[in-house]
Amino acid sequence: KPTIYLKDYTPPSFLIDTISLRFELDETATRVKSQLQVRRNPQAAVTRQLQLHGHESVELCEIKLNGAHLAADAYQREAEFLTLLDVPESFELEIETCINPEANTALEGLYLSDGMYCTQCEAEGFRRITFYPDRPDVMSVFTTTLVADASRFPVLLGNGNPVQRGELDDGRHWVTWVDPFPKPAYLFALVAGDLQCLEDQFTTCSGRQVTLQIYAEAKDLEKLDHAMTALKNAMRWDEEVYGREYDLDIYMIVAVDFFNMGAMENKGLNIFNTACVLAHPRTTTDAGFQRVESVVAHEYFHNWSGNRVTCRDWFQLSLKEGFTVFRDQCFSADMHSAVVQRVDEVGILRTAQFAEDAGPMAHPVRPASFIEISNFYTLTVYEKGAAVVRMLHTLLGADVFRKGADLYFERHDGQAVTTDDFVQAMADVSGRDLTQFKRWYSQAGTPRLKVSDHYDAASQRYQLNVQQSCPATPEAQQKLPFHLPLSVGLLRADGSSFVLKDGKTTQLLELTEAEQTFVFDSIDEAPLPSLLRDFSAPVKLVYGYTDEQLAFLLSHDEDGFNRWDAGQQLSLRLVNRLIADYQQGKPLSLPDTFVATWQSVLQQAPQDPAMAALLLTLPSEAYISETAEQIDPLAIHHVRHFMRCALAEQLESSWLELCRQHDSQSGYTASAADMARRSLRNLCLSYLMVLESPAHLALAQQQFETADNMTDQFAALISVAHSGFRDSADELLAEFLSQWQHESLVMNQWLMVQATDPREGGLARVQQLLEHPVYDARNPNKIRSLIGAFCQQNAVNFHAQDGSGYRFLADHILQLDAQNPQIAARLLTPLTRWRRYAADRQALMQAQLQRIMDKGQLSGDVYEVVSKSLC
Ligand code: BAL
Ligand code: ZN
Repeated sequence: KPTIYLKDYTPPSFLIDTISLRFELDETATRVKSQLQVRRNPQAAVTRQLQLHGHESVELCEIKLNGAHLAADAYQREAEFLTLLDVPESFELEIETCINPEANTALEGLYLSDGMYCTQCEAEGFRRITFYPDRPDVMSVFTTTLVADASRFPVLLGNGNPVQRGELDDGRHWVTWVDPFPKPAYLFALVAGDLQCLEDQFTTCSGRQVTLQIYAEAKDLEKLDHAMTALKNAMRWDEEVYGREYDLDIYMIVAVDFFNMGAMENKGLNIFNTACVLAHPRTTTDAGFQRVESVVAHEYFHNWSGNRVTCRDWFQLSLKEGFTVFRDQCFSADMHSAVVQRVDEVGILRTAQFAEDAGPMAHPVRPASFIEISNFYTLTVYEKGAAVVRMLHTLLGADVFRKGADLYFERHDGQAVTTDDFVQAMADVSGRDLTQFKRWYSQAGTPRLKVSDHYDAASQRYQLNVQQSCPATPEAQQKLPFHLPLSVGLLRADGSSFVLKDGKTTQLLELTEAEQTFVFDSIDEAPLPSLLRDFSAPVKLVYGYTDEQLAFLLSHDEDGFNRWDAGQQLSLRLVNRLIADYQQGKPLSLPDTFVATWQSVLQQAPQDPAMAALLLTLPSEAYISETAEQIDPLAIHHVRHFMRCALAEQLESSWLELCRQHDSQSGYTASAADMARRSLRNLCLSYLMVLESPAHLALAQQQFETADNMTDQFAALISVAHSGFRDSADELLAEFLSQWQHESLVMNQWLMVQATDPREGGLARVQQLLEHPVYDARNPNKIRSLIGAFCQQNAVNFHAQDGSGYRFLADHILQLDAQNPQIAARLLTPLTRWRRYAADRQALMQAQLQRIMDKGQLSGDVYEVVSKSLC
């Protein structure tokens, strides 16, 4: 496949005003008739050729122009296109195709998930259904008629509103749906199946009644309440915070078990991975509950940021994704603890996204080129894209930002636009020049801020000097300075914050130069700076704190995020010292001061269990790896484990006491307070279990047996399953299997626990599980839970010195590529990081990438990732 460049964008030659589709659903031979009203685009260069996209798997049955059959020499069929060689200015086009949903293992286009029909058209799935200008800037009004066997597929769903239905003599029935809002083909969807639904109503701010329906298989009907509550909360939130009202009479969500992504925002008919919509206290952990809430909200928010205003081309993907992630992050912060939410999102950004930005697949938030767009549904486009929108929000303030969003939605309603248009709306309402700010969209890489300071007691003047730089990335060696908000506070020796500009204790500094100095007057004692409060920009900041200063910030900073981060940086320093000791064969020990700091956090934990659970979690192996000069997976794992053991041992009575205090008293609730209590208790249990004492084992076993919810049961399971108590681990895993074998999502968790077990022999265990009846090699959730979890969350086993983990992954990628290229390309991520390891591992990882490359006949997805990684 060729590389596609943003600079080559040209408007579509023809527009499609309406499209009427009729699907006669059949497992192996679905007939699709489309009728298009086509006209030449007055904005485009004149041509008589109409080029339509069409995947090679689509069989062309018939084609008519203005009612007349087209002769074979009037069009050309190539692998990816159908070109009509001479068409008039405006005309009606009728096309009939035949497709095979059962053979569709890529899960793009129309396919079968557990016997039900569903679709996934973003980004380029519609071309696997029929021939069409499958690009987001061609927006059309869709009418869809579905015809299927009435007994096997009683539910037939499409975009928009149902307008007509009927029955045929042969036992089939049909439903016609009309979506009045013009949309690109990537937002098209249909579903046909034997489904049940939970129904509710929502009254919009203008008083319109909207019917809400969430569909699932009958057995899962009891797991839909949480998603429904989340949907209603999201609808209300978008009205209150953005003034955005829902626009159709019906909003539907359908749960499917075979899905490449988390969910999809098709107009009026969201299709969700079951993992992102089903939730029940007995089968879903608190993390799962929160995921459902945020994904339901995310897809709902797309109705405006994505659907009503969409992307001109796929380079603009972050226009809808970055903005919508920012919106769902703010929603979650309003629903729960804002600090916990911020810590979680920064955690993802600065481990996985920073790693991506430093690797061979690094790309700007608005990429300049791609081979396969599916490879660009990345943390950079989503999470860094959200961080960029957040910076605009910080720089302009909430009120001006809201005015900018209003202008953007009003100005571009019904259009397909660019990230420049989004920033322009913000510039217009604020009167600010955001030209430099737009570098965040075009320059890849994580900027570094080097901060130093100087205090002059005589003049009571404090100065902060900031230097910014950005490392080279594949698309550019040299980077120009970014425009970014640096939020700072200054702490007094008693821990209180200085009052700074405008009577506030946090001041926004705007960086625009490669080096800048900021002056603070009337500072009557030497301050300690609290820098980058609330992680105000996606950067790596370096300032020469002493350990004591970090401990001081940990106890006193009024900025919750920075308190947590001070603790993380303190731990990270110790981790790095211990890694050096480990590598030099020295004995490891934990300084008393470090233990004392943890003791005081433990003592204060009951005051804020949610924050305590964060503060008492050591930096993850992934974060330690991302910050390391060179990644030594064994040393990282060993040192982190040593620290957990030492903290567990030296503070055993405190962990135990806290664990008891936070026992569940009155049954399960999904409240934020109860979630915090469970997370703290289960964290304590996980520390206690590393001590390998029979008394603590009994505690975990009892929790496993008596828990009335999956959060507590699963926490007990994982703490035992990863412990040295092998017999107990096997017993609990077997019990869990027999209890939950009919719950597919719970079985994903069961696979994941075993895939992430760091004890020796991980690969052999995973290989055995590949043969287990609960594993399904065609289901992306199962692949992610077993192969994905092993390669991404079990560093010691995956990075085994003999290269067996790498070989295993390459074997599976080669196998998967023919079946599901999107999933295969995604699984490759750990191998793309090969340059971060020592020479021996580098060679082994590279060899596997080369082996994949040498096979040839790769999908564009896998080819792009492998070739860029080897470059
Ligand atoms: N548009 C793909 C799924 C999502 O980001 O909502
Ligand atoms: Zn999205």
